Amino acid sequence: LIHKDWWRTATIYQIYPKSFCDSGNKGVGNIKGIISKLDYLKTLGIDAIWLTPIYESPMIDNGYDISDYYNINPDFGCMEDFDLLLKIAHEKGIRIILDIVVNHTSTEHHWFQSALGNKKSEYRDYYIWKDPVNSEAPTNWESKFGGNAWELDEKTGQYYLHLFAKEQADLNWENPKVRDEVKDIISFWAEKGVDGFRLDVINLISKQQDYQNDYQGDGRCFYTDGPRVHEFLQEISDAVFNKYGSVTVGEMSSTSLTQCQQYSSLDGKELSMVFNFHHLKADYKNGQKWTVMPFDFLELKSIFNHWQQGMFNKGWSALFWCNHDQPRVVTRFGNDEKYRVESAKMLATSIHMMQGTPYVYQGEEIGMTNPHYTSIEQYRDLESINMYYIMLKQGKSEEEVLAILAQKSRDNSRTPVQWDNRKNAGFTNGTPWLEVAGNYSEVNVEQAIKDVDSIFYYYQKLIALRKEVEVITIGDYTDLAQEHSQVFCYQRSSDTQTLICINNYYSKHVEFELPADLIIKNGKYILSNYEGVLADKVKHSLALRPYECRVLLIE
Ligand code: TEU
Repeated sequence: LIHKDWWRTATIYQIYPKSFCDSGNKGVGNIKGIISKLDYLKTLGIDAIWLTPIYESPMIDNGYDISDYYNINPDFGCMEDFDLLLKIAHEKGIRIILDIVVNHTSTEHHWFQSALGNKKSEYRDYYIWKDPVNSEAPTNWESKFGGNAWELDEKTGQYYLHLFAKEQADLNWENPKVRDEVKDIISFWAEKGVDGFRLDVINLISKQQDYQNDYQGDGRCFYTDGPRVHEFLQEISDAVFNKYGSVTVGEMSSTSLTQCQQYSSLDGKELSMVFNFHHLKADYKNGQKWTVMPFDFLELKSIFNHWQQGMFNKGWSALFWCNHDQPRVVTRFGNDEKYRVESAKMLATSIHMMQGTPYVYQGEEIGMTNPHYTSIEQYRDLESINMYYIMLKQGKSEEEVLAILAQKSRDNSRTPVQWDNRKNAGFTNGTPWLEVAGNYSEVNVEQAIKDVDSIFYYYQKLIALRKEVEVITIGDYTDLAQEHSQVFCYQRSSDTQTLICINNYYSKHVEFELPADLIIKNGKYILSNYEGVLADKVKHSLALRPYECRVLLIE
């Protein structure tokens, strides 16, 4: 069963077009720029590209605020450019996955423009409107970007819901016309030959209809994995995804294992696979993003254990460390100075040897780091700028707030891809929309391609290994050192193969013992981030160097 789907042995590369490559001098990446890098991506060995939104948008949230689902954002190019990208990618054997954002639209979308201020508009019921309660917002729900989640429509006196920015109005999925529109949008792109879809915050589309206040939290319990979400997804899958054979990946906010087993169930009724974010909260103090705390290593391993074991034979995970909303992993869980190369390779190994489909976010494959900005002027992300003012208001010092942003801001991963050591890292001939990270003269693609020991070639090996070693796809998962404070060591097993993935997560040397009952007689090392390991005799006792990782295969 597991082998008939191409995506179960595939690796997917995420492109954030605005920051990928500018073929001209606008300072913003474009589709032509992507086309110019397809050979590079082919060399890396990826199977598909996920493009974050490229549709028309006022770009309040960099394209996650769509004003026209049927046209390309002129900043990125035109429909001919997109068709050409699709054609050339397909010729090279690379599939294209588009981002579908249908929890909300931009308030500049013509549906919203017609609905705003007009209770009689045929589109009024495409959105969620409520009367004020005690002359205030209908509920105390919070926007994910800070502040109340309701905005007043002055003319009608009603409020509309926006779980994100006030320029991103939530669609009313209870309305069957909305669901039909969604099917039409997806069909339009599938008809063009698009291979799959990433569904933005798709587990938030079904809201509990009584719109209560949340006295315990921010309101998320009333719309996360909501009452009709599975029904809606099955309806869309049935009508479009299954018809076109599209691969689908759902972005699931604050979800649970049981929900994800159903979203990605092996009968294919809903989605192919799911992103969840629990492992990326291992460095949140009390579950709060806008805090700074060293990551909780035992917690991180226990979350992976929960999900890897829980999804086995039930669903399918999208594996990832990085995306356009998360800080760079090498800065976050590794070491972005002395051990940048070692730790980037180790982190990649520890996630790529798990069960699921790995996603590589642009620049991750060369070990790009957070830019370590020091001034608010350097940031562009609306969430970061909102939070800057909110945290200052809460009484934090500017220094403290900037230190938090430097760790947590979404702009950390949105800096332009570092292609070479020329001005602007070869990203654009103009002025980049967001400042390039200062280390681009050492950390860049050109350098990585020249160096046989680079992070790039290591990712290339990981991607190839997934296709060669079956147990990576089908094996079960056991943590062999759950309580160890420094080593992450897990086993993947099938009837014919056992793979052991050993990772030192710290810069200290460590002695580590493999379980005494593990039969290592036929074992051989197939990958490591240190030289010479592949020729080592396999023993139970290991002396691991800073951030050392080893993959042991026993057949
Ligand atoms: O993100 C959804 C989401 O909940 C987050 O990862 C979000 O960025 C975070 O909670 C903020 O702290 C998706 C997109 O990936 C993101 O870029 C969009 O801004 C968001 O949806 C709205 O469309």
